[in-house]
Amino acid sequence: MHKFGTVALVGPPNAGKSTLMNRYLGQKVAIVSPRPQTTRNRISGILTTDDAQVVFLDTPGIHQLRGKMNRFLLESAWNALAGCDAVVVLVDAALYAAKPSLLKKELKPLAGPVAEAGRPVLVAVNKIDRVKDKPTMLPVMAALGELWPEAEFIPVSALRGKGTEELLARILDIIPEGPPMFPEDQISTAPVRFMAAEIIREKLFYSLRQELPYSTAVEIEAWDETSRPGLALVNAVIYTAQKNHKGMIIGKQGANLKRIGSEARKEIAELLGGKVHLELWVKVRSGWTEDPGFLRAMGLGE
Ligand SMILES: Nc1nc2c(ncn2[C@@H]2O[C@H](COP(=O)(O)OP(=O)(O)OP(=O)(O)O)[C@@H](O)[C@H]2O)c(=O)[nH]1
Ligand SMILES: [Mg+2]
Repeated sequence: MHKFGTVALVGPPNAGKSTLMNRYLGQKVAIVSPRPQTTRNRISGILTTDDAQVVFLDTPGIHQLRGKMNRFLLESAWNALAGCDAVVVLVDAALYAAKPSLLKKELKPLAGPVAEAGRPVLVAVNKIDRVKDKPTMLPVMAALGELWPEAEFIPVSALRGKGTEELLARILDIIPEGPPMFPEDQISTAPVRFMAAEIIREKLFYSLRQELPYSTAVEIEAWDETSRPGLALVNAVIYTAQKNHKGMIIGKQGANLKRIGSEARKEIAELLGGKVHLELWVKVRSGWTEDPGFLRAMGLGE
């Protein structure tokens, strides 16, 4: 018997959705950062075992912020619920154990749409490694039970790999029988160019302070693997919505951009399994987060 199924990973920003998917795949397919709203697209991750294939759909965190880009992000998260075989809701248990009032505020907007999807729901109660005082979990579990009375609750640490095998076993129980849909060595449906742009965006998240990463987008302008055998020539543009951010991204004497470039280059080279020459440019494009055409060109929205 062979199983095949699609599993949507949904939850508030920063809950650990991308971390969990990467753990199952054993490599970084979705970028991760300590800051909320890192993921902007629905990203597939394909796990192939001897007798099953699971397509995970990592999604942007569900939040209540306004603006066109945020609306596009939400759309792409909600659309993952349509047609999936199971929903895994990820929640940051450590956050809610410390700040119980946040739980309903963050999770209420999710409860309705997740229930309406009519799929089996597994709630991954994540970041348990950070809960020191275990009794603080009791009200968290009670509140989660009220939000999803039909769901199963599995405490996990996506970061440390605790409980994640148990969660996977439940996923494999739930998904239907079916043949694999992807070759066994395929890890995502995302093109490598997209993954390279994401790697650059991840480095921006780590190197820029405050709100800066939220108004940046990355586009691969040129990708040439044929002119120089064994060397991929990649040109990428970092767009920023504000003029005064350009200098901050570039840094003193270009130091910041240089560091972003060198970190990203190493990782893109790993992804391709070969050498990479990466050139980064910074361009100001004011108002891009409100420009539907540009958002779509960046692969955001449906
Ligand atoms: N301590 C701890 N940290 C975790 C765990 N899982 C994820 N994190 C951290 O939480 C942060 C957010 O993780 P992500 O995987 O980017 O979260 P996300 O849900 O994909 O976030 P968005 O893409 O913004 O919606 C990162 O710093 C992770 O290292 C966990 O089990 N324990
Ligand atoms: Mg993410």
